[in-house]
Amino acid sequence: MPIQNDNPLVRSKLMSAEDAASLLPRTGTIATSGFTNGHPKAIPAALARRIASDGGEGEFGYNLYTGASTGEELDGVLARAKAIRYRTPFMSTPDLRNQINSGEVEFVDAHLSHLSSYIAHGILDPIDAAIVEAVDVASDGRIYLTTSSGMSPTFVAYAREVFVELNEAHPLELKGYHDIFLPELAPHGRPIHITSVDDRIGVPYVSCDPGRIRGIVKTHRRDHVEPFRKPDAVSAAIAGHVLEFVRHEVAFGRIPKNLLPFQSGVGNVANAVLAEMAAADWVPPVRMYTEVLQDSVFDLLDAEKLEFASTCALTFSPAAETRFHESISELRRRFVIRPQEISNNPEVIRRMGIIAMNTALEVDIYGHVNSTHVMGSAMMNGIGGSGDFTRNAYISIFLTPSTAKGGKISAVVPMVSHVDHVEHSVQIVVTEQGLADLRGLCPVRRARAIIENCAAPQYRDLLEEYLDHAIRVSKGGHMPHDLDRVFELHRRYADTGSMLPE
Ligand code: 0RQ
Repeated sequence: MPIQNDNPLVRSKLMSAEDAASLLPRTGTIATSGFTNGHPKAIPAALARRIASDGGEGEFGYNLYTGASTGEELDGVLARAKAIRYRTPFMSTPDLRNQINSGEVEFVDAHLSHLSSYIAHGILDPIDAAIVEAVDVASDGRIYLTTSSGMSPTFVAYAREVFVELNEAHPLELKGYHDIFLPELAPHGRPIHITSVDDRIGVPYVSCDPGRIRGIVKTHRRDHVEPFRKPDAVSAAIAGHVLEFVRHEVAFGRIPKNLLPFQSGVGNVANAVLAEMAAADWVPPVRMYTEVLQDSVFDLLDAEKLEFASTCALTFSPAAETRFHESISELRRRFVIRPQEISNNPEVIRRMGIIAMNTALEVDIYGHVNSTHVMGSAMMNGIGGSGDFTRNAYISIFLTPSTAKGGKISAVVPMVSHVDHVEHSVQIVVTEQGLADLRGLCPVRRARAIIENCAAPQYRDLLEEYLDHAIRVSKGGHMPHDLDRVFELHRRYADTGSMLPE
């Protein structure tokens, strides 16, 4: 292993993770790197050990801000140490999720593109310490991030002090992947000069006054990313419908032959769509303007179908990461990693005419989408960037299997139990059953299209019956509902464990 990062700044600030953890306040605000990966791992673990040995429950407590979700090594260990009091903007680890849903942790589920202005304008508590994972730190304070950019540039800019975890598990060749540029704050914003996914407008590092770097900790630890499931029949069918739709739009001249940049959310279904794209003969090399690149980007590369991908994070399973490392120098010409202020920027997303694909937990017959709250109240992960893309895309597509929990839950319901994305933003709904194109349709026609094309067969009659009934009894005929019955599927699930009648 080559000696990385050996310069006077690193030598003067080098300390153990324990020493760094001991310098953190017992309460306050910590902001870290991380956007599905790239979060610090050594200092949080040392902090959890410090809490276990030194404090006892209740004496430590933090607001924790990150770019998006992190892993067990950060959210997991600090949740288990009962050290998180307030968390924003996105998370996906089970222990923290349980603490949020039991009311122990305050969680603010926010559009990822909004958060940096909340910090800059002092809407959120100021940051006591930023902890960022880096592959290198130059002696003048330039910090080269690892596999995600997230909100690290903003956190470094606003934190009282900065800790850096130099993770030597990442090759130094990651230097050059990032394009760090922060837009000016309103009302002084100027146009962001990205007109093509591969435009670079910034620098490959985060600048930091060396005097504000309090400590540097060396680690050698890979992110833990679960391998993706091979696409199953359901996700393959969903992907097939998406591709058929895109092909149809090309035939009608509404999407150019070389397609438009794609955004793809996280998870197995989103991963499957890209894998199907790679396998489809007619699909030309594609461009991506997205926030997370997952393993399926290698399917596109193998099929010579990736022109360029702009992202906020590279989130690869161990096998895909090994492949990435093998071709890391060559792939620098194909990937750029941007801060989420840019990857999720509404102005850029709208200008580029993106095809956005995100996942829903449930969709209602009129096209509202719930991506976050199970049965209306239990937080799953958060909206992440799905709203940033959905609201501003050229075409917004929502994907979901038509049922969950072995068919006991219908993903198509009369009214969603929580609304993340409204009828005005949701244009296409896809399940393994088929695709509903909602554009230009009035609510009742939307309902017919969603029930007919997307609902699972065993739920279709129930939903049709509800709609016909609602049309008869509703006070207003524009978006008919019977408020007494609107949640009857959810209620039946709560009462009997299935949305289907016994
Ligand atoms: O639970 O594993 O316990 O059975 O929800 O569902 O089908 O495995 O789907 O992993 O793709 O996640 C929306 C959560 C989907 C995710 C969501 C249960 C189901 C299962 C997961 P089990 P699947 P995925 C990019 C953009 C919002 C944020 C986003 C997500 C579990 O995609 O968090 O897209 N999206 N951001 O059984 C009750 C229903 C259900 C249900 C599914 N209707 N009711 N449970 N499940 N439907 C990311 C970033 O911004 C960083």
